[in-house]
Amino acid sequence: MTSKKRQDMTIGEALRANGVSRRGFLKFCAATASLMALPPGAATAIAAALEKAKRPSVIWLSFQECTGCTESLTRSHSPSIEGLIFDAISLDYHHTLQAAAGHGAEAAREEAMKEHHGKYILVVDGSIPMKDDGVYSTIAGMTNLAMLKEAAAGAAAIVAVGTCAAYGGLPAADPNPTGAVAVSEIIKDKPIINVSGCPPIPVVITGVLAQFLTFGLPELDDLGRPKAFYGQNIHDRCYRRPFYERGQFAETFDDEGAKKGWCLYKLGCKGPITYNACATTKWNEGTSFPIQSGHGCIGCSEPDFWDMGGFYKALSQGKLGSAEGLAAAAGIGAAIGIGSALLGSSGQKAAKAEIKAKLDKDMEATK
Ligand code: FSX
Repeated sequence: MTSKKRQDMTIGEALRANGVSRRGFLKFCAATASLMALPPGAATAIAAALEKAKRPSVIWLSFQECTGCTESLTRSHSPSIEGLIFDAISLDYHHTLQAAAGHGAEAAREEAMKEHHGKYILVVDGSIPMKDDGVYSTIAGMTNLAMLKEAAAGAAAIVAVGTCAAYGGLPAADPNPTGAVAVSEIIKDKPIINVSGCPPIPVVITGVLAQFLTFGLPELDDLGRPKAFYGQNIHDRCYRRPFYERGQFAETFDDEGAKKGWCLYKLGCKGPITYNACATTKWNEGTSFPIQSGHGCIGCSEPDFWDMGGFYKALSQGKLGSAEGLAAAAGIGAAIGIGSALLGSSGQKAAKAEIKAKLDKDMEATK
């Protein structure tokens, strides 16, 4: 064990000081590489980079949210990859997880901002209320807006965790009474990585942090999310997909189709326009995910998912931006792989519209 002070340790040293074995560390690196769909050899590169990297200071601010994002992160068993990544960073401020309270907590935030100016990672969950001078949410007498601006000024990068921080989320749902906005609508001069989901998948949160520590800023999609984790839609990776192709749909939650595990599209599944890793990583340590449990995807990693026309309405009956206007783009071949195929050229916003148009056409054909 090293005699270095904890804040001076590299990530490798901190992990060993916390009793994490070399084997456990490599397992974490392999899981992260696989999550990012990297070839197996990449695990070694991740391990080598993380081993030498300094533990970054992380300041985590929670604004208008339900604490689901933190709940998600802490719903893990030890030793977990979630636990490993938190040994790998110095979490200097987090309302929910820190032991300090009141003035002590604020002093820790101010000290971390001063000591690590220009180098710390700012994690934000929750949206920021802009209406009525932001009075709807304050911490230590500061509005969320003021605290975000103050903390963002010295950050190396910002990670917007959860759909609220990434796109406004639930607080911004119609009629958006607090004037809630996303982090990216306020901060324009720092790199922002959106880790959407309501809440996001725990291993995606930690995977994004590991990716940042290893490779620096990741490649982002047109909604600011790391492509390594949000590059594919749920529909393209869904194990019920063959039923969709055969036109076999559950019509109610207790009919024969539902019992046979048929496609949940007609029961409102938003998998075709939702980009996330649920169908591959699943939840609760790979146990299951909503579709496997018999409920359609609600599209929680997408902007405005609360206002898409209803969780139980088929996409063809709901609202989806300018999809109707692009209906003429339908008939572009089989739906298989359409989401991923479109990403390279037109981006996810356009891809969604085209996917919806194709789905509408498919549904017409099943009537
Ligand atoms: Fe939002 Fe997260 Fe949903 Fe809740 O912090 S993304 S309401 S799970 O808690 O912000």
